[in-house]
Amino acid sequence: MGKLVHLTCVVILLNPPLLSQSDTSSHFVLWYAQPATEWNEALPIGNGRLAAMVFGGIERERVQLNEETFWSGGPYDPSRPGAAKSLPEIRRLIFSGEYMRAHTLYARTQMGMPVEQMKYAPLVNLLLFFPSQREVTAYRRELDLDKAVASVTYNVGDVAYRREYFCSPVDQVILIRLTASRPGSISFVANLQGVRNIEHSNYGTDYFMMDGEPPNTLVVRGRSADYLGVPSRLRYYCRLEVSTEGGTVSVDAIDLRVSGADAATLVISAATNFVSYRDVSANAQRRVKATFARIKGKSYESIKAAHIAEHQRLFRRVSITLGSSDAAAIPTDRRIKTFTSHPDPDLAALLYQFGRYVLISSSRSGSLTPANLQGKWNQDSNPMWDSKYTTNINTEMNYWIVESANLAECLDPLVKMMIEISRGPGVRVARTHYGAPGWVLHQNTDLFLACAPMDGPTWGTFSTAGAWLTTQMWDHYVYNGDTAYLRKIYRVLKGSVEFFLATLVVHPTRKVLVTCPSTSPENFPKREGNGRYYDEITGLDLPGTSICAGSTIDMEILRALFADFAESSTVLGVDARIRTKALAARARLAPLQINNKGLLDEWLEGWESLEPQHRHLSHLWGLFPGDHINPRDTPQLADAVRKSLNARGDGASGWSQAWKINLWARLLDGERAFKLLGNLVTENTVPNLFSGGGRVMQVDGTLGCASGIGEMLLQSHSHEIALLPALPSAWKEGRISGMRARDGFELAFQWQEGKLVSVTVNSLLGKNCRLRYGETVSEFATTRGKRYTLNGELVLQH
Ligand code: FUC
Repeated sequence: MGKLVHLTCVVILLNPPLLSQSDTSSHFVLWYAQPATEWNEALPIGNGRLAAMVFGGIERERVQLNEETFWSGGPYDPSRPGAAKSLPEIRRLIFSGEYMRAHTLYARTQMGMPVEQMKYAPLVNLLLFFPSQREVTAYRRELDLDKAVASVTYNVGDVAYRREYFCSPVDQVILIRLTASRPGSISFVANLQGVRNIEHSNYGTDYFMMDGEPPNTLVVRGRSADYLGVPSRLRYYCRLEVSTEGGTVSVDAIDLRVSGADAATLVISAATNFVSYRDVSANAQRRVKATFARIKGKSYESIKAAHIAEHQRLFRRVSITLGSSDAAAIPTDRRIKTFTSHPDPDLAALLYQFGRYVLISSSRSGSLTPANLQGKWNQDSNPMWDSKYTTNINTEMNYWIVESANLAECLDPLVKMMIEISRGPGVRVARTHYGAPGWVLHQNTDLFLACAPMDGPTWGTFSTAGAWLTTQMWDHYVYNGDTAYLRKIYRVLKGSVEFFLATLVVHPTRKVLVTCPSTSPENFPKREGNGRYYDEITGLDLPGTSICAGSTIDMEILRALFADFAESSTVLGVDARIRTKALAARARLAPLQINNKGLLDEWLEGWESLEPQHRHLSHLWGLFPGDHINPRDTPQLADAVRKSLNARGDGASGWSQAWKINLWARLLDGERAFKLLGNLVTENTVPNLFSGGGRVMQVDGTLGCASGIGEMLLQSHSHEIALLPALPSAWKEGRISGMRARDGFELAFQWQEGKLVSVTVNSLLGKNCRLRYGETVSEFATTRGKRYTLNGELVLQH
């Protein structure tokens, strides 16, 4: 068995919660007056490993299941031997302006093999067929975010039916409990069905086998699909056991029949043989049987109580109220539609808590993988963008709330991934493709940690994805001050710095340091030579090539990476020589430029964009998630960002609008941030509150939206904590407690009539605290573990 790196991020909880828990409870419910008719209406439950979507059907219930390590293919290495040889010529072509030729050479020599990555796949569907029900009344389907329990209730005649669904992180099972107000009323047939992958086979049984095991069990055994020449190596096993109170249970082939029961409990678990990105030697069936053995003798109520307690340990750290309105009584799907026409501040609070719920449910300490493009919820064998990790914005955005929303340990799976990449696959690609030390990750990765440039040079040339994620690894230290953690991730930082110190090149005319090849993710510059052409890698007609040197985002990320590394090596007292080099290189990076329209240049050469309203906002990185642009310290740059944002417009995809909320909040423009929130909710939010719209749900927009709401209420950067920095007039009164700020602070504050009333600060690390509310600033030394209360004018109270 391969070695697994398991990390637990330390969270320091010194004081009890700052406000009462009443804010966390009943109004954090998503509810609907009808069953889901499609996947975007179904309700997500998950424990970071297993995930399910609950449809709540009356006569036909569907619960669609995923297991985080079930992907197509198996371990593989897409790095391309000999790739580094062509690098000098690609650079020469770029610097001499022959971009299309550089693109073609890159395409032919640098792209990973295979050029695409593996796909996150659905596991099974549980179907429950109930006898036909006439005259169903009082139907309600809900997801209680505070308990992490979904439920369905309805009446037939005078019988009240209730179903509950949850996915326990404690016992690693999904539980479904069916009850009725009259004894003997529960009858149904259950099927546990494999998922037919029509792109790979005309029939299902090449990929899975379903079986009934009397007296009360259904199982599915399956395997992953071969994909792009990568052989199927994953195996899974999924098991359903049913127990009843009263009535009978029988199994006939693949049908499990329950008749005349008073209540029924369905227990499902699943596993694969995945151990690590290069090891698939576990036994899936043995894993699942061990899970069932561990819960033997436990009651439904005790499993549920342990589940709720564990969920609330994380969920209840933050409470938020933004004011209520009568809209809270309206079903969630209808509230989305009326968000901009009817005051509903509480929906923003619900979206914030939904984001936290989604992260808790898809990325837990102990999960083997981070939240992917769809979190862990995916029903398609061939999902959009493979439901993998797109690392030119999407994976990063998934984790923007992790620290401020007080969920630090949910970062663990991403930390684990980064450590593994920086020790293995990323090192191989650095060596093979660049002849460089350290490690590198391009614009995508997957379960097997592919790090080579993927998909085509238009996208794959993004070489700072790993550096971006590394800045998020550092941020965890800034929030929590845990040096043991810093030691564990130090090599991630150092390896990334070593890679860029070795690969940055001097721009021949500007004499600054640049990345080359480079790109500004997915955007095409308007420049000579760009025009439609047939791209031999993708087989698509594309508008040109995006290849360049020293894109603005690369420079911004590296400015942050080098600074973070310098600080980390100082804290640990190591590598003074590399620190000096990193800081020297930082000072020589291509500077940010403002063009004659007052916009921030996206490219060094000052090109405009072929698509002025492009969804990516890469060059604005320095404002957010970065922090070296801000209205107070760099007003001219902040103004250029503002103009650039205006030029980009308020539309685009869900995650793009979510990014814009964060950016407008950092520009201290609460009204505009609120407008973007309205656009995101009404244009790109589906009934179950996931953001997506367009072609598919992606959790990035959901989590980025929660981050944006957080940034409107509290910001911490440049060693300063800003309270209500971008409060829109729509949120007149509110309170929040449990939000975290950099340098180890936990805050609670309230406001009335749009004005701060009081704030309480818990000091977790004993650092200097500098609070800002508008132009009022208060600065004071703190003692670790002590709590400080201030009034609305930021005067310390005793
Ligand atoms: C990036 C975006 C797309 C999509 C994909 C998963 O490539 O440009 O819009 O979100 O990631």
